Amino acid sequence: MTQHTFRAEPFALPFDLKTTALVMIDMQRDFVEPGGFGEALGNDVSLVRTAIEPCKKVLKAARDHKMLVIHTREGHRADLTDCPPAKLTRGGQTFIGTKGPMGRILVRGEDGHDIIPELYPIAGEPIIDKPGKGAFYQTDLHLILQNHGIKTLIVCGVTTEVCVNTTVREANDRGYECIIPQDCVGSYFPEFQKYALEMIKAQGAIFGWVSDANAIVEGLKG
Ligand code: TIU
Repeated sequence: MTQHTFRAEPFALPFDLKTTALVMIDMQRDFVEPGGFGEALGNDVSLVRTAIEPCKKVLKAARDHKMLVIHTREGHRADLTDCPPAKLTRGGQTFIGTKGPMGRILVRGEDGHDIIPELYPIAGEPIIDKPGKGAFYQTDLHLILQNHGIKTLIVCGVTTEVCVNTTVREANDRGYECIIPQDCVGSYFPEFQKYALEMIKAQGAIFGWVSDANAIVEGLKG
């Protein structure tokens, strides 16, 4: 077993390259590009685009080290039967399933639902389609991670306080150690970005560790 360490807060996190996976949360056009779900909810998507370049760095390092890389996408079946009625009307009106410039919003198979070209999955990288905010809810993510003997998750993506935080909490309860590079996650709300990250690392890493893209790349090099 090769023991490496990530520089992180509230303290350094030891990990083994073989039992560490990268999880890219919902880097979809619907959240990161104009005309999608994020913008329909009244948000300025340019705020989350800052995560793209740092995510590219971490994704390249993970691929160079032959790590397990998993991508997630939030979205629903075309008939919306897997979308809770209460979720349909979030945002004050119905957006999910309606037609936008990138196709039907948050519907699987539509252009807006797909992952942005900058971070597009390559062969061998599982894609998890999830109906909720958490990547473990109603998906086979836990099964895939267990089958690969994964213990540590590097979690990137959008948005910090919604799908990233929900997934980190779900992972933490399942026994995974999560590290979040702060420049690789994005929020439409600067204050939520700050506090969502503080919540993760508070109380001695109650949910996980906070780091940055450079520290992840260095840590993976060993
Ligand atoms: N609205 C918002 O901030 N996020 C979401 O609805 N989903 C994700 O975070 N992926």
